[in-house]
Amino acid sequence: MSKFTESYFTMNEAHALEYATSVLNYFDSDAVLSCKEIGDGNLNYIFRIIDSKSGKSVIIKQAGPVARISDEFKVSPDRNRIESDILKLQATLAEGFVPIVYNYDFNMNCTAMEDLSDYEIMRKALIEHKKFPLFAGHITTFLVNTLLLTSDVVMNHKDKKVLIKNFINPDLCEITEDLVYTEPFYDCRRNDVIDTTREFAKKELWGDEKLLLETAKLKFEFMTNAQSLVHGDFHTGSIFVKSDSTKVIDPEFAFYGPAGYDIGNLIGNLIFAYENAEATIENMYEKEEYKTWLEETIVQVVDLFIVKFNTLWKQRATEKTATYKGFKEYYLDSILRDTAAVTGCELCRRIIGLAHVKDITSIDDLKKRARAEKICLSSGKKFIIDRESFKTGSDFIKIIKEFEKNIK
Ligand code: SR1
Ligand code: MG
Repeated sequence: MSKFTESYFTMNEAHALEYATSVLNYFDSDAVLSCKEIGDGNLNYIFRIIDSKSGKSVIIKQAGPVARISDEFKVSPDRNRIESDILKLQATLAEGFVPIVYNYDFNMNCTAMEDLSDYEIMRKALIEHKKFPLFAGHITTFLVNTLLLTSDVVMNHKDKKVLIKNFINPDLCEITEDLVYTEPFYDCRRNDVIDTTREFAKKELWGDEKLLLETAKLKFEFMTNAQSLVHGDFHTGSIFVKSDSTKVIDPEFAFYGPAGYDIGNLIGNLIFAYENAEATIENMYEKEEYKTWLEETIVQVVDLFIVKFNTLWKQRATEKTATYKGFKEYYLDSILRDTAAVTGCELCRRIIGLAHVKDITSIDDLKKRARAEKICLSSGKKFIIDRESFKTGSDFIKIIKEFEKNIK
């Protein structure tokens, strides 16, 4: 009996170090270990334990009972099981694109996994204006494999329903239902919005009944369309990058939902990086060069997704009715429509809602930040309302460029 097999408690660095030696059979007996809490996310505690003798290291991620960003959010620590289960599944669907899970601990609600400290968090790297030319190729393989191979198009429908059950994630879905689909679209107490943007939001979003109706439809789609096993929080802070490799982390929001949720989340966050570049890069030549790379990345994410989706469908579709003429096109169209809508919701909620993104909040010049926020909100609204019209990568970037031209 050890303290780690008795009742659950949230660990500090000393506990995590003791856990690594007494529970994980990972380090050598003569290891010289140190532990640091490195988490800066909204929800969990992340410990990195290193053996200075061998250089071996491990990450322990523990789920606490309330969110770190605000204790208003009571979130079941069971999300840690969901995270470790989906990481194991994704490792088989998209090999090499997720950290290896070494151990999941049901009692302590923690997972020991591969340390990816030789990678950088993509959001931070993009804010430093670094380029990753292989990223679009990597991430579209991950997206197509994880989304299509977990759908009814490919899976036995009963097996898929077992997965739906395993990945029921009510607390974290509720966070998304509130923070993404509801609160940004009215003057909610929990919103966190700068004054100039508040005025803009009042006029352009909160008072627009047509937009509100569309957000209601989208919220119900999110809650009811069990299409694919989605990551559920696929922003650039959930992606580790280096020049030749990409790893997707943090899938604790995973559940069966619309496939476009992940793709739209990613595109929205690439647009935040694009607006960060627009607002912060002084040298015109450097700005143009960096924005061109981001633009190509956004276009490729959509266009390569379409190409790889069509190929994988041909190779792996098993459902008889899915082979009927026109069905694949109908299905892909619906994913692109949802992708555009989620891009729009993400653009609005990170500007108005509780959880912001550094790409925008780190813009020191307040006038430039206000302009970036207006571009995100105006295009966000258009992505939602005109979501049926986004068919290719260039459709997605076109509207950002239009608003950049018109908003001074
Ligand atoms: C209460 S959690 C706030 C946000 O952080 C997560 O990363 C999700 O994006 C969530 O919406
Ligand atoms: Mg996260």
